Amino acid sequence: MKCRKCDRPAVFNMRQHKLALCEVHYPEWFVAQAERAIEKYHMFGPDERVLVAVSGGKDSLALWDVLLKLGYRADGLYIDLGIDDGTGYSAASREKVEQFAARRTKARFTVVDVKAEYGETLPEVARRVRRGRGKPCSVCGLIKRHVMNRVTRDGGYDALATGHNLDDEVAVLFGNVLHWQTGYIARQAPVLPASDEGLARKVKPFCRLYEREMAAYTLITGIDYIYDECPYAVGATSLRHKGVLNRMEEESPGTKLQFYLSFLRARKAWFFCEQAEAVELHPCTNCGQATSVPGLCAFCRLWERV
Ligand code: Q46
Ligand code: ZN
Ligand code: ZN
Repeated sequence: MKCRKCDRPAVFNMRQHKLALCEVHYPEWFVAQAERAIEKYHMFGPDERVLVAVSGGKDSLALWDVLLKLGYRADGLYIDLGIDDGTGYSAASREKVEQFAARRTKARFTVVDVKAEYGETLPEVARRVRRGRGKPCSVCGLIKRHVMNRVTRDGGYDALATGHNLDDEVAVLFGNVLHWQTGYIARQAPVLPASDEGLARKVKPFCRLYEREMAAYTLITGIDYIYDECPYAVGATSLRHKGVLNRMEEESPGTKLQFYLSFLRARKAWFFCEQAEAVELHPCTNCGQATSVPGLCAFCRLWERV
């Protein structure tokens, strides 16, 4: 197969777009797609400062790479959760972030070491508070959201960018639709604006790019990332949903993209606006971050007894 734009052989074929591109034109297309999403959804402007949440995985490192290539002022944030469990997962993923930054002059990043700052690693705090039946993911999400928001605000950043791709977004949407969790559905968007209560603007420049497109970009451009999933990801509901959606995509290429884009159109038509406005926020009495219940936020309650 030949590249759509030149005579070179195509290295990557996207059935859903009926588009095959070579090793030069594919990365160009990919970067342009991200740029288009940033502009279309008004994620941030050229003079704004962006904090990129980097985990050492392919999506977040690709995002950081693309933002730097496009000339945005993008710094990284790595949260060291202290996940070891014999796999050395946190140490290995942190190393990938350090290697990535060492090769790029403009890639500056902050590390927040959860144990050093709060006294316990993620697995330790999850065991102590016994949330989520032996799975630390709900505590992990809580910690990450809090730290990301804090560093975005304290560092004076205009937006927080995450590497969520189309497959991630569609799996979450699918799960929420299965249970008609309209409140969650209402808050799923390419951009969540900053709130008066101190929640930072959150953006997802890769929300319309397939996971396999991310993988192809990192492979072709030589970005080295951690291949292993977090050891706690095994058996996650979102992975099961991804399996179902992959089978649908296989039979009918473009299913995921259509599902997501149709959702965004419905959202724009204010299908879910009542739910979006329903949540009232108060500042936490300890850290000042926005929380839906008066008093201490869920994050500060985690550490009360440490
Ligand atoms: S890092 Fe954290 Fe994920 Fe690991 S503990 Fe669960 S939520 S699986 S994105
Ligand atoms: Zn080409
Ligand atoms: Zn708090």
